[in-house]
Amino acid sequence: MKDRIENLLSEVEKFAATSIEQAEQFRLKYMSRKGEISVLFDEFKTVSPEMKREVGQLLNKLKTIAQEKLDAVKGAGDAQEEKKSSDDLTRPSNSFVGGRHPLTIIRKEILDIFSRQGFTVADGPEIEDDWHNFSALNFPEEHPARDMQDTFFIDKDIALRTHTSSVQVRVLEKTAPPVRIVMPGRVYRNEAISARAHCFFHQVEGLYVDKGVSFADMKQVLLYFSREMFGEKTEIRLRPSYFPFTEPSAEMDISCTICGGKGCNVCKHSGWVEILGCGMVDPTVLQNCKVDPNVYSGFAFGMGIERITMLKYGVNDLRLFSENDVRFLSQFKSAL
Ligand code: 2NL
Repeated sequence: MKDRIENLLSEVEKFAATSIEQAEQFRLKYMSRKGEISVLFDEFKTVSPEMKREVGQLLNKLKTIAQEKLDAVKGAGDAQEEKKSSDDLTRPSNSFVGGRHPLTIIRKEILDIFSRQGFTVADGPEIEDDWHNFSALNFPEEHPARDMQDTFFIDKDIALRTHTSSVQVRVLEKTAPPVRIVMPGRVYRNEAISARAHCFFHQVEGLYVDKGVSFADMKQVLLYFSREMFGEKTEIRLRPSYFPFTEPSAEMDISCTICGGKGCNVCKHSGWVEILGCGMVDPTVLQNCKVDPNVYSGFAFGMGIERITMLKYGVNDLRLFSENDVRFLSQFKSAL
């Protein structure tokens, strides 16, 4: 028995674990309940009385050394743990924390400019009935915009709104003039997706109805908007146009912000870029909304947020706004 203990002693003394797995194997082999050292302790009962003292001391020495070896490995592990936990977990990470979508940044800029002119923001449903989206706005029964090809219908009489004017109708029906509102929101058109068209886009429409509101008032409000948005040197021009809900109607151009009017690709060498449609609210629309056109008049306008954003930031493909590509989105920074 003495020999076996001495053999084990020299084995144990040589042992140096380099991994937790090795240490565990060592523990199982020598120190566990069925391990070699435990077995020797069991056999110790059978040692003759005169040998007990010597063998006992040897056995205790073996156990102590084995335990020291294990403790050494455990100590090294603890030191590693300590090093890990000394990392400061409260430190801010230096990863990109996100930011506003470019359309959100520009929408806020647009709304801010109109709120400085006394407009308040209105909101309404994206799913609309025929009356609010078409009929009240003077679209004739056979107007092509009502066609399945242009509008996403949910039911015979229910569709995804094709413009935010539907909400302005709702406000006008409920509120006695003066009404001065801007209406931002998502609108839907049944179109094939390309760089220049999408099946949804974002609009801001404005409506001002009161006694004596004139075309000149509209021009001034839109000139102020254009200069705040695109710079104080910006000029505007109005071209006659047609919308079912306004009469007279116009399309508004601004002097090209890219080339300053000299001629470039964005303005197609004309010096002007179209940014919105506008006009005096058709008396029939006022009547449909229970507003007396003999007492009140008003102007309205509508613009695509995508269009304004593309001009401001030089974006050339509509699809970028809905693809959520971080390489695109992370270029826009705002203080919002
Ligand atoms: C465009 C043109 C426009 C309106 C929207 C409007 C609303 C009511 C009554 C009359 Cl309740 N008009 N909105 C008027 C003229 C033009 O939008 O090109 N939008 C992207």
